[in-house]
Amino acid sequence: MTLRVAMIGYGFMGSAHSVGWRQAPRMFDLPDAVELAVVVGRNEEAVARAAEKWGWSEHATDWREVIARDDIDLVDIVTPGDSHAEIAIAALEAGKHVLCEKPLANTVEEAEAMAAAAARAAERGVHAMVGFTYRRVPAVTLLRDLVAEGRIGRVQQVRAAYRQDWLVDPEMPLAWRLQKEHAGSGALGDIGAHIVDMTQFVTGQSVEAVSGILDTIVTQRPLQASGSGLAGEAGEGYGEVTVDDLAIFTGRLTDGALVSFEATRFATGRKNALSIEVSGTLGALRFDLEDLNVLKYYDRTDRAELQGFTTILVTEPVHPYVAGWWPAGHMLGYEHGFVHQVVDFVGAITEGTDPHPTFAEGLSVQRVLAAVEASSENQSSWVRVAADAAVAV
Ligand code: SOE
Repeated sequence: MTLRVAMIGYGFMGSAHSVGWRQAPRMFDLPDAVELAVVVGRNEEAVARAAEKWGWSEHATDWREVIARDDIDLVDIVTPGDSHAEIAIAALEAGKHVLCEKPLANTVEEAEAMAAAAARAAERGVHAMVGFTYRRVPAVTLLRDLVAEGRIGRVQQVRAAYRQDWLVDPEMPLAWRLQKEHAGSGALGDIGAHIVDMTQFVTGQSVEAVSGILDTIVTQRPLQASGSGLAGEAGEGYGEVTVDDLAIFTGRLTDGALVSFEATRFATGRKNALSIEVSGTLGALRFDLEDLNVLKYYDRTDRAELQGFTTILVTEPVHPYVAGWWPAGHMLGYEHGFVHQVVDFVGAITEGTDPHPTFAEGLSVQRVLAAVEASSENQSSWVRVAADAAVAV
């Protein structure tokens, strides 16, 4: 059978997903063929260019018409968060499998409605998955496998950070990602969602309580000239940033371990630095996206004089996903996660199993994000440090 795919949206994530759809059947033996059938966007000229460039057979401007078509099997949503719920629920109700970019939605209510629609659809053999692609970086999947097999013992602490710096320049225009009505939240939802999902994925536990703070450092940004081609509010002068620039929070996992999370777009010099370190009773594991073919492993059970973090180059055919690619030592990159996402999704659809992360898992991340926002709003855990008193000499 051939799965005919319609992709709604065509920005940065549209290009990454297009690579995934195109490369997966070329490098892996997929149980079903896939066809890049139609890409959808509101601006006809721009979406036509995207279709041509990325190899989609057709382009269209109305997602409702596309979802109603009998010759579409799967809908891939890469639009800003404000349209995820409407499109995903309509597509699932029309019997299409749905892949939806992260974060699942802009609010918990939307995410709940989406998870409910996915559960109803699953009863009819229709599947839904959220695009937390970093789970599918081979080193991250291996990290999860090693934690699950008990290599590092009981998890006692996790440190997770996602650091970017694209907002340090105050003249960076007011893109849609900086507007609450489109993005839901800022660094918290865009990149904090990744580290929350990754923490839950690699530990197999849930974040059950949080305490955190959000901050917006640059509160006004230039509007973009209309026709600039950048998504976001057009106009003259400055507009208000209505989301957070950074989020710092602590989480408590099911088994009691604490996690420190940092999601920021103000980490000067850090372009796309996601890192996670999981410390256990028997050892530790560390992943860093800036060196994504590598997993660091510390074994506390080794002879004392040999202890130290070792570097595992995760490019052997025995490593997750790697057999589909190049000989050992020939590196993978950012886009490979998008290819692996297609491999897993198509495999689950063919086998009739639940593709992970499910919409229910996406909802669990959304609940953590909402809890961080609530914690930041009430700031109840902030304790003022006692004012300086005269020091006796
Ligand atoms: C934001 O800059 C962003 O593009 C995220 O939206 C993606 O999810 C992440 O992969 C890279 O950074």
